[in-house]
Amino acid sequence: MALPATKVLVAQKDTTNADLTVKATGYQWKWGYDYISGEGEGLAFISTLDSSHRQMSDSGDVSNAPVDYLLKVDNPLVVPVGKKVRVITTANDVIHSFMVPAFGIKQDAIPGFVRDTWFRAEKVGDYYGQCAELCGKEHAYMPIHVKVVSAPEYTAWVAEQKKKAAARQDDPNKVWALADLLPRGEKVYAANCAACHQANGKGAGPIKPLDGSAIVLDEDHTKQIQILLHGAAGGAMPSWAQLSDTDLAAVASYTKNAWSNKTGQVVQPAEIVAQRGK
Ligand code: HEC
Ligand SMILES: [Cu+2]
Repeated sequence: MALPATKVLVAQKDTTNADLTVKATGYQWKWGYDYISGEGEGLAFISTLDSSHRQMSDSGDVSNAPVDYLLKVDNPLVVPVGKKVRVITTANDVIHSFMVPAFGIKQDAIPGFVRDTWFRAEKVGDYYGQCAELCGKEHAYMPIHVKVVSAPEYTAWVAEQKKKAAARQDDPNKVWALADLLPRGEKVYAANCAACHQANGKGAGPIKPLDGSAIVLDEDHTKQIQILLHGAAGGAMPSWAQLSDTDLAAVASYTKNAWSNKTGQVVQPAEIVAQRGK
């Protein structure tokens, strides 16, 4: 006798082929999110309960509590709709658990171990969860807010976060010591300049050498900076205006001190900023 065919929806735990992988780290008492791979790779931030909710809780007066009471955070976990998101869970101190009921996921977050789970949100919107493992006195104050957005919104969010991260890292007013700027300049050079000017700075044919170049050696930095910002020879030397102020300062400083160019001069990001408008 044939058994009746039944369609059973079993949540398969297959975390392979994810579009996006995020590591969620439990801390007493907040979550840290690291975008490990996929669009947004490299982003990292901490997600903490909104401070006004905390104050409300401390005051004992919750008569005006909003609908997302104790669920609102400063920085939600933002993900794109319709994409497979793998969440790797771990913890920094004690065992926590990453639970978002709407996605049907609950995964322990254990110090020194990694576990994983996955979800694919089918609709944009705000989804909430909480730490589901009693982890200390503030266990109730480490909510999870997953903000699911459209693909274009996600792309825009990633770009904005990257900009913010770069701005945090690179204060254009920072005054650098030459030794700290050179390794960065060497990387910028290898990635953007060596293809034409060569690793040894000697160039080739119409590509002028930077080793020994009067413009590169000049005590007055403005000519070199202007060439970097605007290019030269009708674009044969491209404009590098899209690089950050600090990257440009780093590569300019590097070329001033690489090979036989031992000038000891440093180009500061503020000099790039000053030249951008000119
Ligand atoms: C696509 C090839 C190409 C790349 C990539 C390139 N350059 Fe150039 N660069 C040139 C050419 C060609 C010239 C010569 C322009 C001219 O004839 O005035 C030049 C000239 C220069 C000069 C002026 C040298 C002088 O003595 O006149 C500087 C400085 C310079 N480049 C720096 C850089 C830096 C720094 C980078 C990387 C951020 C870079 N270039 C990337 C092609 C390139
Ligand atoms: Cu916890």
